[in-house]
Amino acid sequence: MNTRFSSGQLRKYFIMGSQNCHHDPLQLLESALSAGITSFQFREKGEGSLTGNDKLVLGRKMRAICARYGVPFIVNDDIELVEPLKADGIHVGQNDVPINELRQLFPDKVIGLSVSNKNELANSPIQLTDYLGAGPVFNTTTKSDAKQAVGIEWIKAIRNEYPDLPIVGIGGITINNAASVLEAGANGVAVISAITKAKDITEAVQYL
Ligand code: TZP
Ligand code: MG
Repeated sequence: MNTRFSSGQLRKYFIMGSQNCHHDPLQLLESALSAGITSFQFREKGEGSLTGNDKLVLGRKMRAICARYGVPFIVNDDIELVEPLKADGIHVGQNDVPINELRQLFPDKVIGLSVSNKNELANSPIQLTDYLGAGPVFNTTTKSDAKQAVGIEWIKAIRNEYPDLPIVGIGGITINNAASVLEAGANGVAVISAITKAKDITEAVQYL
């Protein structure tokens, strides 16, 4: 592993795009940052999401807010946005740009990879990543094509195989089950709706 990202920065990893927000996404992000999130992923994706220049413009604003708080700004999937947004890193899934290629494109950026099962774990160049997103831990309705929930057992299995690897759990994580994900060995929890749908964002981030 390396020093691009510390595992503590995974502790409260907030993911969001405008499609997840009922109110102003910039205000929501600002509230989450001031409440103490430790990383942010710009995931403008799925029904109702922005594309093209609108996506770039929103990304720039979010990037600037994260910079003010000194919190890492990670782009989901979109390699074209990494340099224009001066992102700290990129997060990809199994069907996106392969990790080997990404590492060549972005030697100094944080690279995160989603892994959902043993097969994916065995076939991924883990040594080229900075962290793994493991899940979906619990059922989620936020991602329409989410795979089946794998439970905290999956976190335990990865932790067992890689004692020092930075791991963040994702999928259906709430203030009520976050502790079980950490106890299973994750360094942090990655959430969308636990924050975007919270009545009180400050409280939600604190409880996470
Ligand atoms: N990847 C796996 S599950 C998921 C993503 C992006 C959605 C997580 O959203 P929520 O609302 O925290 O369950
Ligand atoms: Mg993807």
